[in-house]
Amino acid sequence: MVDGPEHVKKLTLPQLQELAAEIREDLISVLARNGGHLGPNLGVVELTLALHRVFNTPRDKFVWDVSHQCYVHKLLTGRKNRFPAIRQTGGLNGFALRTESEHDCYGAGHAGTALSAALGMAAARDKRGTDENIICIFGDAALTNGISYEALNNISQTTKKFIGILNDNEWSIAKNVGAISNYLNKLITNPHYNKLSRDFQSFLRRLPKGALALKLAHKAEEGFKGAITEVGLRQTGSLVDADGRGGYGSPIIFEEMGLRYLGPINGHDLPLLISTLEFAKTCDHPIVIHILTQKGKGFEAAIKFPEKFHGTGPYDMNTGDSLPAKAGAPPNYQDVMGQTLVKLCQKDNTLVGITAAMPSGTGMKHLEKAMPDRYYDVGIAEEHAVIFAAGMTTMGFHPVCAIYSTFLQRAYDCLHHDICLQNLPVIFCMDRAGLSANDGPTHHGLFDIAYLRCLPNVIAMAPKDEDELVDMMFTATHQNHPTFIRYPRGAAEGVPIKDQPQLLEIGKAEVIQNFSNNGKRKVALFGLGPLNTLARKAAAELAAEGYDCAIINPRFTKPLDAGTHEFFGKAADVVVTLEDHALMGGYGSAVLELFSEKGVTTTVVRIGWPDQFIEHATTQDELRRKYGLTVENTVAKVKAQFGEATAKVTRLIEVA
Ligand SMILES: Cc1ncc(C[n+]2csc(CCOP(=O)(O)OP(=O)(O)O)c2C)c(N)n1
Repeated sequence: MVDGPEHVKKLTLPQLQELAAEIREDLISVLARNGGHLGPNLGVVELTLALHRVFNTPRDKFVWDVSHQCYVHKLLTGRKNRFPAIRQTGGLNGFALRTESEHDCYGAGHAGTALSAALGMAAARDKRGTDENIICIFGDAALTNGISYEALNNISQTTKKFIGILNDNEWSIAKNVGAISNYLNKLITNPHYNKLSRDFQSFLRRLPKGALALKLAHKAEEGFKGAITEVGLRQTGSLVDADGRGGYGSPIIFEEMGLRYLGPINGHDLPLLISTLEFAKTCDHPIVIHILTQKGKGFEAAIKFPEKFHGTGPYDMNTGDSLPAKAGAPPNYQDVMGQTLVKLCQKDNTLVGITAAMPSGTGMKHLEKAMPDRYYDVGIAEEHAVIFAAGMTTMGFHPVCAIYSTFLQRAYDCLHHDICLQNLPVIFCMDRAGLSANDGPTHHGLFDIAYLRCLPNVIAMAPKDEDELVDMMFTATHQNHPTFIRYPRGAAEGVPIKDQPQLLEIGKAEVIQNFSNNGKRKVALFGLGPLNTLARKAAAELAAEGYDCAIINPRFTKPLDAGTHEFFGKAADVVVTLEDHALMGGYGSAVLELFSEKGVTTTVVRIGWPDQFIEHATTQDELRRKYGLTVENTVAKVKAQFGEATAKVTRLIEVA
């Protein structure tokens, strides 16, 4: 067993290869139970071993883009014992986390941040005059992201010592898209370039240890570099390729940006990786090493289905099959969204669908399959997706952008400047609004109500179930304003979906149950989105204990239904708001603001997420229990308002 990175340095090559096989077994067996990013991690086993062989963390820094591929790094940095509980309550986080280990120098979960963060570290190192190695590991899909280019543009003028590793497996979550992906492919398959690269690699491979040899290698690399600048990547001889795209007559894009470029090299060839990294370590110029890896290497099902095994739920270790869904289980929200969009597109030819590299996660794959000419995957490029949608809207189209709540944060300025300021009627379907329990704080979507409700022109809604999601999508297609629909990850409520969706009145809440005016103490429960279920259950318990409860489905967080809120606010003895969102700035805050304006003085009990980043856990329910988003706590808090707290109740309030 390898306890720490120092052990990796003591192993012989065959032992390292044995360790690679053991790591793959660990990954496959643990993730079969816990789910997680299997394919990406199986692809970087040799790379991670080579990195720990050549460099010394925590002094040297590994910055992983997204960091979903850092499980192997976790296994090699003293966390093997905790690995079986990765992504589970109290267990390791599925991403790099500074608070988890000194070997995790930078936390992430969103794509495209690694090059900038690593360059910042390199600049800081240069400023303080130390000599740590900063190594940034980024995937080919990171090159669909704008921030990556902002960093690349800035590297050569900032530092002389920077190692980038481009881990190219041709896949994002789905197949990678765009011109850069074509470019990398041309680079990989160019015969002239490859011959030169191979010659240099075999030279590196044969290089004996020692400073003199490395000096020699640098000389050889200069010659290699001179030769590649003369090799255009054009293979067809014409200015434009057969597919109509540019012929990429220029040589290597990284070289053009002032970085040395080495590769492409086989990212599973451990000795070659080690000698290349040894070489890179002594470079006095920023360098990018382009390695080719296979996503899912070592597990047949993951190789065959790279998209499914990018981030998978539990599966059968022998077959790779997902655990069977329970008969009659409700559909996932993402599929309801995707299937509804197909139906809406069939009736309205101005509608199009846009995803930022998440066709399966958002359900956009349904549109891709049914109407590929109405579907756009723009890569991991949320800002571009939003502005691209804005542009289409100005030409009479009605784009539906499906982006997770957490990733839409990336495009906040675009929402403000391009969408809301121009009042463009783009429809945003925000999946994973609420918790993404296994993933944790980088992926929880707990802030969108707050970040949207301050922007003028916004219509923001939250369905209580899948039928209402369909109504809201249908309603959104009739609006002349930016429209946002937030809904949670995973299974919907299991209600039937009407054949013909209903046009909802904008800014009108749904009163599910009015007061019965039976003379008992009145509680008005406003349950937003999925927490409407919780409101109904709490109301049932309260009614059993002698309260007169009204239940309201607010539907809109903007515009808020001022009339309904004011009416029930004034009629009730206690108002309860329930939301799957941060309390700070959320729906309950909006209600308090409204009450203050209208002079409603009734006490408001707000149930939602506290002002802290919520950790990961095995299930959403565990976190809801811990933070008091439960029927029990709702009932307890209401009773406390009437001086009816019991000992048990008081404890629950403290937890919340
Ligand atoms: C801003 C943002 N958008 C979307 C995602 C979802 N996402 C996670 S990993 C990934 C693909 C990463 O592909 P690549 O960088 O090539 O690494 P690979 O998994 O292929 O090794 C995407 C789109 C994200 N993490 N961050």
